[in-house]
Amino acid sequence: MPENVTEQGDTVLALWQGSWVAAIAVGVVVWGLIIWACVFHRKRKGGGDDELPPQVRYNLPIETLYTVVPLIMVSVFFFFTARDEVYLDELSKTPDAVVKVEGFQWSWRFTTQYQGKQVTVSGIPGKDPQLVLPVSKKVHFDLHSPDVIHSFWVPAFLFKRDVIPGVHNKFQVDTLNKPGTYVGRCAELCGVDHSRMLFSVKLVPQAEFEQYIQTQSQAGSTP
Ligand SMILES: [Cu+2]
Repeated sequence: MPENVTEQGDTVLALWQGSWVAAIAVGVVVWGLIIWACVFHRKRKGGGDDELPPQVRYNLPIETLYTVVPLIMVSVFFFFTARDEVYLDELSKTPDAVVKVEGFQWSWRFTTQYQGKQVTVSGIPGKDPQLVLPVSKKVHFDLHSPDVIHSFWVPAFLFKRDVIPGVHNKFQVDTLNKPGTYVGRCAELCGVDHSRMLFSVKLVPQAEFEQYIQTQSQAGSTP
């Protein structure tokens, strides 16, 4: 898995791993039953061609078991998925930073608002924009598209969300204390230069972030 840099990513990873553990446990039981049937109920020497093992059609207890056990398994998957989805979609009314993300053919524009100041970074294909964010903070993303459907994907968030014209998609993350630069991509085929819709997310310590906002917002006010 890519390195994960948000609290929400921890939840995604735990759900993914838990699903695999459950799936492997079910798989082991199923494979075990198949092997058991193959070994102990194979056609034996001396057995006639017409000889069948005992048949269990219309056996109510077994039919009930076949119905109830999968229902329980689906319910368990459903419970954990729904619980984590609710958490991943949670929006605080007081995020530390708000980023307006505009995905367009074929790059990204990020407008970051932090304590009354605003910084805009815009890219073109071949010149990737960099979104600078503070560590250990709650960041809100508003996703907008002026043209076609894109998808905002930072692999290190273990998360992506579609950017749809006319639809206001949003989400929030709590960044972990993991300074570094992480790649971002468009994850929805959106046209000829889709593969060049790259960007990066740079997580920096609080003091460095405040200095960045201070200098960049001043630079931005110069015509
Ligand atoms: Cu795109």
